[in-house]
Amino acid sequence: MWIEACQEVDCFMHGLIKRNPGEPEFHQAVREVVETLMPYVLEHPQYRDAQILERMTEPDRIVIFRVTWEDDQGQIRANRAWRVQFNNSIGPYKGGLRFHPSVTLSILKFLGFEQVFKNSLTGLPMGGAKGGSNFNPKGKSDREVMRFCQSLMTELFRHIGEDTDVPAGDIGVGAREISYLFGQYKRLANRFTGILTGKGLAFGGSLVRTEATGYGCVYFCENMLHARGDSLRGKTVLVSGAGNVALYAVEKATELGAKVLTMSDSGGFIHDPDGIDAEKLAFVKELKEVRRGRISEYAEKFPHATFHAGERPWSVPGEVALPCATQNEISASDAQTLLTNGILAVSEGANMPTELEGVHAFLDAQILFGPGKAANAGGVAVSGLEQSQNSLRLSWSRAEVDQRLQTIMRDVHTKCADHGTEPDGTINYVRGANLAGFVKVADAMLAYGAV
Ligand code: NDP
Ligand code: 2IT
Repeated sequence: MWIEACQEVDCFMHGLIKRNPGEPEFHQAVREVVETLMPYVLEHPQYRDAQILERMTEPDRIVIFRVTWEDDQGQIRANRAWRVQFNNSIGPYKGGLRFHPSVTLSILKFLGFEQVFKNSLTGLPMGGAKGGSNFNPKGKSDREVMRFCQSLMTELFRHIGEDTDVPAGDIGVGAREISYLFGQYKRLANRFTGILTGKGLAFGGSLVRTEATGYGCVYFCENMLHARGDSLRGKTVLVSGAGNVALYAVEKATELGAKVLTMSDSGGFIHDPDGIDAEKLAFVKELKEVRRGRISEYAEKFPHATFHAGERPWSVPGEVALPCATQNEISASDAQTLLTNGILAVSEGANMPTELEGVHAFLDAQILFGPGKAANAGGVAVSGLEQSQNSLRLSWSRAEVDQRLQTIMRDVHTKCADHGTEPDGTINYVRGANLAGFVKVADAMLAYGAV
């Protein structure tokens, strides 16, 4: 069965690459999933007969459009934007918007594909989607960002809705962008309704949504460690990124008694051997969320810390790694370095931060490896709770939302264990997450017949 599955994977990937040329990130995300699912699909012919894998790797639809806007000098600028509506079998499309110059259709398809499985794992009724633009918000004024967001929404508004598709934030899209987008939607549609999540608290946002991805990633890590009779207390932790996910991963890991040694941005990483405590984190929050500055300033402010330009933090010895910046930020050789330095657990706050070869190395070494679609599901889960609160037209307390987030992350861990426990008792969280996410969506698709 195993050899047959390998041949089937190669054959499947051959067709997928031929149908989707020049999309390496999409190929990578699909390969990881198909490698783990193929033996199961071969054992369950109902999925194969219904071409479920072929259908799940083809988005329902993709909208591509031009976004024209005017900069502060009065120059006309044009960017490209996309919304990839991947699969709405178990609920309205749901997933973030990314604004970054590196955004391509390949990246949005990989993100939309992963979102289908992630959203399924949360147990909430959400389909998968992703969108965004190659617009670069760095160095733009608030007014320029506002004009860009308004122009983008002027097209996007006809494709979204609370029962159709509910976007949110991702890289380069935070509270400021969501506010501009929501304001423009409200103006165009003359409706005040939950068509975006990550909204401000004054206009339908949920408490804990800002913190949810980072907190959830740490809760997932703690669940993995508990399953081995261990915990984060006293552990040294390497974090990459200094954005939304990283900031709140550092906050929660520190609260749970760990010592966070590193953070990074696209300029390099800082290493603080004394640990990034609450006070220092407050500095980074202000630096990143208010001043939109560079992480290198940390080393100027705290003299025990060092800044390493153009490098990633994975060469620093540590026991736990929380990659929270971007895709493929842990190369195969970074993974080897982490293993050589004795890493115990990796919990992915970012989406697909580890190259496939690195994933295989972590799995072979049987360290605790929580893939993004499980470990970072807390963000979209609290987005789902924001949708629930919008429908109910009320707001839950911080404690209530945090409690629900903890329960969801524990349930995601349990689902991974149920579907990913090996005969020797160790848990393969990659297989567990892919299988558990898959079965719910696939069964819904089977029930619908040929649609
Ligand atoms: P932010 O834009 O808030 O922060 C991104 C951080 O990563 C910044 O420090 C940024 O540095 C760094 N970064 C981004 N791209 C690169 C790059 N190409 N090379 C080096 N560093 C980079 O984004 P988020 O924190 O929201 O997202 C981080 C990751 O988490 C992404 O993979 C996203 O898909 C994932 N995610 C986010 C969720 C959310 O709720 N926001 C939910 C689930 C997953 P710089 O500022 O210098 O660019
Ligand atoms: O990758 C992700 O899960 C997100 N960017 C969050 C999506 C959401 O709808 O909250």
